[in-house]
Amino acid sequence: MFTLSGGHIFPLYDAVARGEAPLRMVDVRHEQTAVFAAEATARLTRAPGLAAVTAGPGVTNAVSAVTTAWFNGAPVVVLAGRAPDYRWGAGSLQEIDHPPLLAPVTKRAWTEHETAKVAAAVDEAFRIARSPHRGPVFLDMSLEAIYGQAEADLPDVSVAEPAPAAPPPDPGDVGRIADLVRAARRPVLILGSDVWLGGAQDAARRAAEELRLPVVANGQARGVLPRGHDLLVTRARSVALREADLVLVAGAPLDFRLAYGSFGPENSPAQVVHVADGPGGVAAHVPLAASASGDLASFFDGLAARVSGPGGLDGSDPGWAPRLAEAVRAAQDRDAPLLASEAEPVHPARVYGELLRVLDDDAVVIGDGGDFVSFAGKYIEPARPGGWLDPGPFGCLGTGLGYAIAARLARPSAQVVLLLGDGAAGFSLMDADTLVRHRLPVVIVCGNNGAWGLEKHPMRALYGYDVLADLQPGCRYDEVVRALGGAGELVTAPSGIGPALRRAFAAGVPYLVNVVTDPEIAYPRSTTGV
Ligand SMILES: Cc1ncc(C[n+]2csc(CCOP(=O)(O)OP(=O)(O)O)c2C)c(N)n1
Ligand SMILES: [Mg+2]
Repeated sequence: MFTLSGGHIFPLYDAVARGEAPLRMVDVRHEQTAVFAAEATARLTRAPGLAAVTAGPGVTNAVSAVTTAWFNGAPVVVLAGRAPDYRWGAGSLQEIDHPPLLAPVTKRAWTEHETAKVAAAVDEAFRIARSPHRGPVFLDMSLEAIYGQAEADLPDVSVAEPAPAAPPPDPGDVGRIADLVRAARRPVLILGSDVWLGGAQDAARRAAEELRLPVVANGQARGVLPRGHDLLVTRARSVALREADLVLVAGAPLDFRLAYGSFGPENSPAQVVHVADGPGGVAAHVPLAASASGDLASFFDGLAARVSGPGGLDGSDPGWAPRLAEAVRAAQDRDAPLLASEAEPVHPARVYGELLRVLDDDAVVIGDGGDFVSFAGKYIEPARPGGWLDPGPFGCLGTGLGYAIAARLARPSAQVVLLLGDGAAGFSLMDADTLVRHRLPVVIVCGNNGAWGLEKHPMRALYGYDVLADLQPGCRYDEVVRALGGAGELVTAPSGIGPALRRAFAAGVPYLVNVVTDPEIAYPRSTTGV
């Protein structure tokens, strides 16, 4: 239970402190960190994450993180305190009706007013959060309800049971998609976070391998095909998506990250197939050649069984997968000099060149920032699924420390690396204190370009100048972490990065490697998101 204290929720703490609830309590320095940590717990463990926040500002501070969980389909339960019912309307401290604020960004948001019904309501919150399509649920309890005493029949606790699966997709839909895949000459399979969150990563890999489908991996599906796999073409995604005649997207929305679902050559657009874990997830804004909704593992198994029989992949161009593999190699060859760049100030890519040498296969890599994190997405290909945490399509800065706290707890023996822009650092770095107090060692690498880089360069491109985009050059964010009881160091030369990273991983305490990078380097971006 991630939380920040407030009198409206003391009874929850009291229950845990007295051993009535077998929970670990982690107290943080900002409610958004509590909810980001609950969200990352959910995304890493695929079990619901729990945050408890106090009434009023505790809830409003949580809203950006709840919204992030909503966009990411992460099963999160947020329990909150609430001003008393008996004086409602008279102006108690922090009196505000929370559910209307939360309703648009949760699967359900409601208030429990009766003590005897609290347990069933909490169970219901967990049940809703973890049913596909998963997402956050909000429950507040009036002061009387949470402090009261009552006899109650406790429900059979649904969290002890396996998470409910989505129903299998309609066989007719899977058959239509199989026909399209069979006939395609240049198919591409795009995998998104729900493939991991829905436990479909093995079925997805089997289908891709059996059908020889080149794969682009997004979000938490990164790693479903491990780095170096001959069908993994994420690094050549622009060629793959420009030349494809069929793009099958599973477990990801067709949003700005996927060109809103328009792929292929301009004069003959690719056929697009969209597969989601529920009917509400299937895109309505783009013409689809076919679609399916339901359990993603069943979908992949069904697809592989239907396509791989006799007559299999008749239509496919045998040169397609090798050509994309060649494009991947060419991209990697182009990357190599940047990853080894000797430039001073440091080129941000060099940070990743050094990190790649020391990352273990089971590392959890977290990105919170602008350009610095875009570079990470380009250069870091995970070896396993579920270990990559970016903020997702809501694009909220400030996820970093919450995600890092959760990652350290969820994967106690794995490396946890937080890649943090210097701008992003300002939103959550105070929670390095939480890492220290709870003895949670993580490595934080700050890409310190002294700027809001992902705003500075676009503003220059649009206006010919930039304003309000500069931060303090070389600011000592490492000293901030030291002051809070962790450790860190400043790095200004490319040769210093590798040794600093090794010291950071060996330190056994929260450690911030503050790398001063070149503010003039902009990430070469092809999408604006609008
Ligand atoms: C909460 C929030 N506020 C503002 C933004 C807009 N924004 C997106 S990227 C960015 C700059 C990030 O700067 P930094 O973390 O230093 O990374 P850099 O681009 O410099 O590598 C900003 C301000 C946002 N995405 N989220
Ligand atoms: Mg920056």
